[in-house]
Amino acid sequence: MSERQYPGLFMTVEGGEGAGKTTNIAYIKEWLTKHNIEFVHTREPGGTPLAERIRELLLAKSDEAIAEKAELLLVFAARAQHLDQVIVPALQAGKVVLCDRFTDATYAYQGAGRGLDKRHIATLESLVQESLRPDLTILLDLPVAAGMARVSQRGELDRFEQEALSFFERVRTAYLERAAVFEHQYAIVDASQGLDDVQADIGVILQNRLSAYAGE
Ligand code: T5A
Repeated sequence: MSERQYPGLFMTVEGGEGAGKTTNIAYIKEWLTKHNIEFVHTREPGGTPLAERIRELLLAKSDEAIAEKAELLLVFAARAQHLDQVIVPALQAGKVVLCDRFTDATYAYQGAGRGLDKRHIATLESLVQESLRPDLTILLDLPVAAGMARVSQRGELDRFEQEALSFFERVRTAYLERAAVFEHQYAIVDASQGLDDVQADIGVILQNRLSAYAGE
């Protein structure tokens, strides 16, 4: 684990469409509550009223195509607000921040998915986050077709969910590549398993990574 900047712990949950983030974040919240660990649950894009408005712009289908660089800047505009209003204050107060997606999603979707230069993402990451990076990222990994099958059962698709399967293959590959590079940060869970097995794996990760934190 990298040297921590704040007394709190910054945990993110990542994965492709329909990987089970929402479902498993509910399990993580129960786990934290059971272990008397104070936490703030939030999400990206979003997490503050202004950032949620930006989320609506990003997810809504619109007649005007959003330029790729505009999309990238909107993601980071929302993130800057979210960090200022929610994430950094909670970490300063010693809480666990449990965030549904963060900048790893930007590398995966805007970087690999859209094909934007990773160096530009890294520049914005440094500007907006300074040295703050997640302490722990749980990556829910499953084949793209399985994730899309889960999502399509839910009804109408948002702007991202309408992308081609090849887009989501690039997203998945990018996540796995980042997990290999940032081994200290990432824990990969096979999200194609049944939910009980997925949550058993997550429980082991939380026990290993957060019991030490809780005991500090
Ligand atoms: N985005 C985000 C960017 O492009 N750049 C960025 O920087 C950021 C931060 C919104 C979009 O924004 C993009 C990426 C996204 O497209 P989001 O709200 O996180 O991000 O949206 P989604 O990824 O679309 O989240 P979903 O709600 O679609 O998927 P979840 O939360 O991963 O999945 P969940 O839990 O809702 O599960 C889907 C279905 O599968 C079932 C569930 O019951 C549910 O029906 N399920 C399982 N079924 C069988 N076995 C299991 N193990 C199951 N786990 C879940």
